[in-house]
Amino acid sequence: MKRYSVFLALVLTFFVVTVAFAGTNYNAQFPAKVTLDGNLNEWGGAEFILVPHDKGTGPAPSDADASLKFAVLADDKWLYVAIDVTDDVIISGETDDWQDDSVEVYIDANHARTETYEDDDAQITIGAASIGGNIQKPKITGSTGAADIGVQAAVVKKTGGWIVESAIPLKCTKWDIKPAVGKVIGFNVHFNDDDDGTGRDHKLIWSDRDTDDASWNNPARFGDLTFIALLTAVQPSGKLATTWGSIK
Ligand SMILES: [Ca+2]
Ligand SMILES: [Ca+2]
Ligand SMILES: [Ca+2]
Ligand SMILES: [Ca+2]
Repeated sequence: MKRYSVFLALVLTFFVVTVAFAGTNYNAQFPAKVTLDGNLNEWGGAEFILVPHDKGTGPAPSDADASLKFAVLADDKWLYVAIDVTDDVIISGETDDWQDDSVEVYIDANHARTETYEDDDAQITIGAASIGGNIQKPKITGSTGAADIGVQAAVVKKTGGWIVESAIPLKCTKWDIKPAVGKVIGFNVHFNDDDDGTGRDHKLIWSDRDTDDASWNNPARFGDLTFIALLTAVQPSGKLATTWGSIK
């Protein structure tokens, strides 16, 4: 019996570790303090997940050409998503943001994992077009009303790429998400990489379930995001004050 228990513990440990590193679940700490300014210094205690150049339906030749790291934190008002994009050529200004350099964040608030979009599902597209723009009113595109829910984002250039530090409201016309330890919502991150101004060249995808670039119309392809308690390395949200920075 004891031997069986040890075996079971080993299997469970392997399962948990495997899940933690695969593109199926992200553990988002809360309540954390984040300042939207394009500087990710306060994100040091958050877990950044690498999406390498060959993870997705449109692989790139190298991580220097296209790759990203993302992390998620929350307080009681916002879901903060930081996406650190490595990209050799930054392109914006074509007709559609998804044909230019852009990241897409996907939310399935009720985690129903339906195969078509419900009202509580959204594709939130934030493009390089917002580099240096208004943090409170970035250009947001995407499906099912994502442009109207009040997403904020500091989008800045960096050496060899660009950074999106965004805040998605937890309460808006589409959903009312209340973070609690163990609560799960649907979540995914994509990167559209255009390097020549003639449409998208590469498509990177975090969720292991999205093997055919179908998240834009199928929430069942999203991964999971699980809220967990704050780890000590992350600054707590304090008095819930959110200090919005500005790009100099
Ligand atoms: Ca910041
Ligand atoms: Ca590129
Ligand atoms: Ca849903
Ligand atoms: Ca690019």
